[in-house]
Formats: sequence, structure tokens, C-alpha cells
Amino acid sequence: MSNYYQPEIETASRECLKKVQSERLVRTVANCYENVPFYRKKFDEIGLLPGDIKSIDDITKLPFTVKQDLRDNYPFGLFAVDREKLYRIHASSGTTGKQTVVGYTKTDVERWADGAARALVAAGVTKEDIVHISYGYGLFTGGLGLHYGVEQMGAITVPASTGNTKRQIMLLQDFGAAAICCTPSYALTIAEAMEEAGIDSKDLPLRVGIFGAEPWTEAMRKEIEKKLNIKAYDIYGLSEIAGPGVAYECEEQSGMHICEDYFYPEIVDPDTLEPLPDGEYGELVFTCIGKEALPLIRYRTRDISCITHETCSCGRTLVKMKKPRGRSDDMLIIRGVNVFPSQVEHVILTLGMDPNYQILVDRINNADVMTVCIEMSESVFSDSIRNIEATEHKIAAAMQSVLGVSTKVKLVEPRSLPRYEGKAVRVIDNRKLS
Ligand code: DLL
Repeated sequence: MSNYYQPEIETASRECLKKVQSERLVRTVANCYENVPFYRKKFDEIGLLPGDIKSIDDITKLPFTVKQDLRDNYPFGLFAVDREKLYRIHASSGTTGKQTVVGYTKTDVERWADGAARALVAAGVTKEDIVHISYGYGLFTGGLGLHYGVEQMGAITVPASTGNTKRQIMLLQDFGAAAICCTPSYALTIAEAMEEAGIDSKDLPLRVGIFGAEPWTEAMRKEIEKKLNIKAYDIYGLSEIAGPGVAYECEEQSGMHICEDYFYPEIVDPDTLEPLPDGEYGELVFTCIGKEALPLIRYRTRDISCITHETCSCGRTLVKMKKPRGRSDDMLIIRGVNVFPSQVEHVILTLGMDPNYQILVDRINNADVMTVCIEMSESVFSDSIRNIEATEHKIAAAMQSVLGVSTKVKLVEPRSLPRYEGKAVRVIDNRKLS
């Protein structure tokens, strides 16, 4: 028997959903036109008036929004509300140090928390349960997103945040959490640390895990479920739209129900931008129809996925998206942190080196390891090993401060990296996730 947090929406008829979506889209478009000069200009350019949008079926008349638009309007240029209505600000990585800034009103935070609460309840979390949150707290939306979700549905939060795996395990044992929320790779790190410490997961009351923020496979799901002796559920989200809880898995574990009453999804061909039918893979696009502060229209997520309107055995009618298969841009996700190769290049150039580099990404003991190989100049090459190591450390520290994730740096001999006639292959991702 399924548990729902908001059955009136989660199991609503298609007609009812369409009505809600249409009303909210009309309101969103008016809000954008009146309060966001960027959108007014875009609409004017294509001769579109808010009155042209009468129902959700008109959505394809609207222009797309991309991450660069957020960067160009850094930090608050796309916000549709005055400061007194603004309630929270979050941010995610940018390309050259500047982050993508997102804002929420109180209602926005409550609606986002609804999404996270739906996810927790769908995973079987109840009000009596303790939920251990090991997503990072801070500007990243993971920690606070799940935190507000737990508070919204009424369970008990342990805001553990990331790091110190031994302490995480001790808290899991001592407090007896029934649910854990973290990245899937961190779940495996915890499982392995438990094994090493001779702790049998069967002795813990842990029942479920809610894992997301990075791509993970069905094989990884099986491994986590076996090692931690739990059910592992997927949760999807992105800062620009809300954070965790944009979509969530139910007991069927075959894709994530999208909170389409707040975030209207479309799948488009990433090259032609034409809408694609149910079941076909393409780029996932969201319109924030239930958001006040940052109501993005047709935001291109760059995530490649597909959506299906088939009925689900859990009784939910909300459309389902498949696990994202990859991205249509070059963004990497390293231990849950978004990293663009252009950020790496920026650091190298800032330190006065030539941009002959290659990024290697591996998954070692279930954790992502990023190594940046950089060619030395002849003068550095003639240096002592000690000097070379010092330079490597200096670059690694600069990478850590700009990227927000630790990076190995390896200086290699001059002209030892491959040269390309066409596009340089800057990234070799050995993680084989799909
Ligand atoms: O990662 C929000 C989040 C936190 C989701 C905690 C789930 C759990 P960003 O840092 O803005 O936000 O990164 C968003 O991460 O466009 C996807 O490429 C990727 N991503 C998020 N969830 C999943 C998932 C958070 N379940 C980007 N599977 C997105 C695969 C995911 N990729």
C-alpha cells in the first residue's frame, strides 16, 4: 500500500493537473513579463504578449532559458520579487568562480519542501522516523533541501552534513536513524567504512536511503541495498529549479515522479529544440510554474532523460522521468559538486601556465577522483622533484578553492599529452556510469 504526502496532487487526474498547470503558467508568464526585464525583452523580441499564453498547451510558444542567462544576470537580475519578499538564497558552481545564484520566497521554500517531503513519504519514511542527512549544508541545496522536507512531513532530522565518516556511523548507530539522505557514492563509502570497522548493517535500524545529486546506476543501487541492507531510492533536482525533490522515486523504483504541479517538464531534441514524444530520450526542460522569486521559463537542464505518462503501480499519476543518462554539455559531477572543464582551464591560465591539460576522472573505492594532468614548461621541467611537487600542491590548492572539490594535480613532461586536430579531448571519464 502506497504512502502519499499530498494525495490530492500526487494521484490527481490528468484533467485536474492540466487545470492547475494552466492557471499557474498564465500567472507565471504575467509575473515574468511584469517583473523581469530579461523576460519582457525576450517576449518583445518574438512579439509574444502574456495574453497569448492561455493554457499549458501554449508552452511551446515561450522562449528557452539557459544557465548563461543566469550568469549574465548575476547575482539577482532574474529575480521577480522585491527584497522584502526574498527569503533564501542558494548557489551552485559557475564556470569561472562566479556561482549560479538562485532565490526563493517563503512560499517557494515551502513548495520545494513539499517536493522533498513527497520523496521521503514515497520512500516509506514516517513521522516517528529519524532521518540522517549527510548532504552538504550551505549554499548547495542538498542539505537544507532534505532538511526542510523532513520538517515539512514531520519526521525527526539529524543534520549531520558531510564528512567524518566514522562520526556519521557512530551517529547512525547511536540515534538509530531509519533513513539516510546522501549522494549514492557517499552511501557506499559509509557501507565500506562499516565493513572495515566490523559493523554489520543488519544490526542497524536503517531501512531506506534517498540518494541523488549525481548519476548512479542500477548496479550501484543493488550494491548499496545489499551492503547497507536498505531500500535505495533516487531523488533528482537542480538548484536553478528548486533543489532535491523536483522528482522522486516511489516503491516501484522505475523512474522518478516529477512534481509537475510546480515544475512542468518537457523533453526536447538538444539540437533542434523540438519537443520529443513520451519515451524518447532528449534534453529535460523545466518551467517553474509554482515559483515566485525565480520563475524560470523553459529552463534547459542539459540532463538527458525521457518522460512517460504511463500509470504507475503506486497509484501516482505524476509523470515519471528516467534516471538521467548523461548531459548535453561538458559539466562533470565530482562527488556531488558540479565542475566545468573551463574552471580548470581558468585556474591553469591564472597561474601563468599553458593550457595543455587533460582531466582524468575515476571512481576509486566508490569515490570520484579527479586528476588534472598539466604539461610543464621546459623551465619547470628542469626543476628538482621537490620543486615540481611544490608546484603541484600550489595548483591543487588553487583548484580546490575555485572548484570546491579536492583535485589531484600531476605535472607531466613537455609535449607528452596528446594533441588534437579537431576538438581537444579534455576529459577522460573512466567512471562508466551508463
Ligand atoms: O544536485 C540538487 C540535489 C541535491 C539533487 C540532493 C538530489 C539530491 P545541483 O548542484 O544544482 O543540484 O546539480 C544539479 O545534478 O542537473 C543533474 O545533472 C545532477 N543530478 C541531480 N540529481 C540527480 C540524480 C543538486 N538523481 C545536477 N541522478 C542536475 C542523476 C542528478 N543526476
